[in-house]
This record gives sequence, structure tokens and C-alpha cells, in this order.
Amino acid sequence: MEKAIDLIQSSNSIILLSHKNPDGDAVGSVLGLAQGLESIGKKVKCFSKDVIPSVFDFLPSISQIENTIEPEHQDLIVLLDCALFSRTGIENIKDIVSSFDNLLIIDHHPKDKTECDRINNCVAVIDHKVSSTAVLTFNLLKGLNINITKNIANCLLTGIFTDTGGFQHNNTDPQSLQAAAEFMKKGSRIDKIAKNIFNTKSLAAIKLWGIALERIQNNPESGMAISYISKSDMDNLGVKEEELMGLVNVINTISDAKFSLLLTESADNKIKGSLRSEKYKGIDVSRIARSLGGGGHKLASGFEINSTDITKSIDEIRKAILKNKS
Ligand SMILES: [Mn+2]
Repeated sequence: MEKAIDLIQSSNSIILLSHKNPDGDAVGSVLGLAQGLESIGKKVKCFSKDVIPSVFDFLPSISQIENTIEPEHQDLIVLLDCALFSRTGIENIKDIVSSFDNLLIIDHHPKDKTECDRINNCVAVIDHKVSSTAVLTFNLLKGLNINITKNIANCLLTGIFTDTGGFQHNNTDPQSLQAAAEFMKKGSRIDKIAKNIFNTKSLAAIKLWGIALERIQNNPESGMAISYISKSDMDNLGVKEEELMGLVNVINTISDAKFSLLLTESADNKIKGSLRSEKYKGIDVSRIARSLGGGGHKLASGFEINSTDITKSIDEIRKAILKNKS
């Protein structure tokens, strides 16, 4: 952490990036860090290739995350909640920064390789034991003696809240709750974050969840509970992909399934897979995700495959998982 603090103190222009398909931890950590760094006079830019899901519109300075950018020199790039440029979805980092002096990685995903393996001026703060990148970002801001404002607190609490599934997942730990308590002292409200993110849904979205729940197949052989949502399901009801956030966790409540998988067909001929399990079930879903080209945590991970035919892909994925498990 000391090296990360030095790196930030010696940098003036800083760009913050996170992974594609940004989640609450990605968005919250980027915005929390951005506001903290600006408060000590840094010139900060935030960029996301993918559009930020509108459930995060309530976050302070959300409009600060740019979708198009003029590449220029940056003293420092900070990668948050991911450790490889390829995870940002940016084709070429030169499209975003014409050049940079240093790279800082802040992440909590277990991983084999990071961008520091090939870049010299790189510092990595990676701790896979913490619940979220937001916790690491909080520690970094404290290390920089930055005052945590209510706005910063709201952003970071959103990161912790979403990555712990509303303080219900196995990664919920004293450190996360202590951070949450400090954020509440600054004026953050967990109930408001919960309402914005999990507890406000359109009728159409609820109906689409119903379709996915109706379709669940529980396979005793593999222990897998699987369901899917196609692009046409979403189009027919006028529901956006982001409104499916949390659905896989509901599928994962089936007591006799060892793990759950939700497949979602996106517009660009891709199928996203979200995998969940519970600690007592003894399954490491990150292994399954990795075998399909993805990654993540033991109990929450994902992958993405190219596909134009969801029915065929479901069958292939099912077979691949069964083969992998045998
Ligand atoms: Mn995270």
C-alpha cells in the first residue's frame, strides 16, 4: 500500500479504469477514488467502454465517467477491480492514453497473471481476502489522509454492498461492516442504496425474472441449476439486461442445487454466464468459469462466449461443465 500511496502522491494526471460490464464495485470504487483524488488537487479522468447501468445513476458524479475520450498522456493509470488491460474491454490502451508513466492495480480477484507481469512501472495492491475493491480503495484514501465525504462514502458503500450481495454473501466480514459503519457515520444510508440497486424494479422486469425462474432446470448429475434469458425475451418485455442483476442469486437459493448458472444473451452475439454457489456446498465456480474462458471468485464468477444460437450454446455449455466435473 505504501508504494501505491507514493505513486499517487507523485502523479498529477490520473485516469481511472475498471472492467467491462461494470458492476457496483467497479463504478463505486472508480467514483469514490476519483472524488478523493480531486479533493487533493489531482486531475482525474474516469473512463468506461461500456455504458454504466442506469441503476447507478443515483451515485454522485456518475456523469464523470466518460464513454468517449481523447487520448492524452497520463502520469498514472489506475485499474480498479481488474488486473489486466484486456478486462477493460478497451481494444488498445493507446486509444485511451497516448502514453503513461506508471500503472497501479487495485483488485480483489484471485488471479494467475496481472498487467504488472509485463509492465515495469507497475504497482499492484491485490488482496483476494477482502470483500470488494471498494474496501481497498477506502484503505488507500485513508493512507493518503483524504477526508471521506458523504459522496465518497456513498460510492464506496455501494461497492461493498453490491459485492457482498447486500451483506449476505460469504465474503461479508468485519472489515466490510466496519467500513460500512464509517460510511454511515458520514451520512450514507444502506436502505437508500438497497432501494436504488436491488429493491426497485419495473413490472416487466419482475415478469422476466418469472420467465427465468420458470425455466430453471435442476440437474442432479452435475448439481447445476441452470436457466437463461434470450435477447428476444428481453426485447418482448422491453427489459434491459441490467435489470437482471441479482436474478442468479435467487436461482442460487435452491437448496439442493450445488451451484447455479444464468445464461444471458446480449445484443452483440455474446452469451454471458453468471455462476454462483455457497460455501457449504463445496463447489469452486471460478474453476468452471475459467474452463470456459472466464474467471472470478470461488462463489461468484462469470464467463462470456460468442454465440448466435442460445439453445445450442446452452447445450454445449452444459456438456462442457459435465465433462469438466467428471
Ligand atoms: Mn469487486
